Amino acid sequence: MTAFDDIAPQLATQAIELPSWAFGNSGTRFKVFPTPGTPRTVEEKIADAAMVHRLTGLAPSVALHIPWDRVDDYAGLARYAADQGVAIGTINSNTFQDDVYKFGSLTHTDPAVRRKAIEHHLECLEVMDATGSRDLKIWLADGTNYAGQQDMRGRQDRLAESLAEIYAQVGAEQRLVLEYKFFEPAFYHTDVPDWGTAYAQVAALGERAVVCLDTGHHAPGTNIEFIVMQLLRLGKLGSFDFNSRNYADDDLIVGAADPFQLFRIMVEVVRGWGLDPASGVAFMLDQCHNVEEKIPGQIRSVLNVQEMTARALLLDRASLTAAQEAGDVLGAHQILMDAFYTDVRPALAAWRESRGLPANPMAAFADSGYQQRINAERVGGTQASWAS
Ligand code: PSV
Ligand code: MN
Ligand code: MN
Repeated sequence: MTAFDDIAPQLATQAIELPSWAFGNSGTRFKVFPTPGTPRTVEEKIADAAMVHRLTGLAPSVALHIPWDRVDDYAGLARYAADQGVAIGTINSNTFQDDVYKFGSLTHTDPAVRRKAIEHHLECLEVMDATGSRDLKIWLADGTNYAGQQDMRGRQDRLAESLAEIYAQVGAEQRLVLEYKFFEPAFYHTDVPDWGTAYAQVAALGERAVVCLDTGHHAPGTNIEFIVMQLLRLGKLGSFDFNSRNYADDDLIVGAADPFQLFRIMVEVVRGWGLDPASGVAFMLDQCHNVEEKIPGQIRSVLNVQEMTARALLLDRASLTAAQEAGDVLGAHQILMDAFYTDVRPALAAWRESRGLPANPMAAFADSGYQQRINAERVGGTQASWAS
């Protein structure tokens, strides 16, 4: 088994982006439970994200969602974030909340609606220019509920045209990242339902168009690590939206429902050199904390990713390859499971301390008084919009 000291340099480069919307109140269609201390502004969301980074050293950037996080001065917002010790990361577009998008956005039959959706993405690119963000992430709610409702082929063609128009404006250092989701809010067909469709669409655009894999966006039983392997192999894995699912797009804490799945995903990330910053893979969370506290929820999440990354890095690759090539089925499986069952928590705690970070970031947050302070300061927090 590889020693912890050997993997520490790779762990030191790990960066996990936090979603601004994780700090706002969210819930289900049945109820949103308000939480004391909820941010009232995007600045307060960024401040909370910065707290997660200070305690973990793992979360140096925050993703924004436009228009949820719309401000007048994005360059000023980027400066504010930098003062807090974090950067503005991915800009997420939103074409799923306006009445006009009832029957689609970039795929719509009406050119005026497509124009509005394209213009929104061009606005997001302007935001990125001001914030210095690299990635424009597009998730579309487009789809239909009934067979025959729309011409699926025509919608796919219009999607390609709309994306091409957006891609033409993507800067040389920027990327277009297309996210897929197998269903919801549409229940018959979705226009970008799977990695194959996302891949086909971005491959037609060019090199700076890549795919986002949201771990919650697959049918039960899907071998997600296979998709990770394939997209890395094709050079098209742009980013992860990490979360956990038990049933649908639950947006629960990553690594909570199925830590073994997160481990298997990280094994393929390591195997495909996805941890190498040169790979360009962005590791993000896409979670909503409905009943748990939000800042500790994010701390728990980044620690879960770090723990499974450490276990994946500890995998004895040479022995695994030897066992695989010898046709040693149980031996190979055992080597993988040995890495999975390694408790890395004590080593990670000691390593954190050696880098001037709290050994236990969850306890450090509880002791910090930060939550009590924001509870007192922030009254009347806004409800973060969310899309399941
Ligand atoms: C859609 O379900 C999604 O996963 C997309 O990433 C959205 O941007 C995000 O949720 C926000 O709710
Ligand atoms: Mn997502
Ligand atoms: Mn989702």
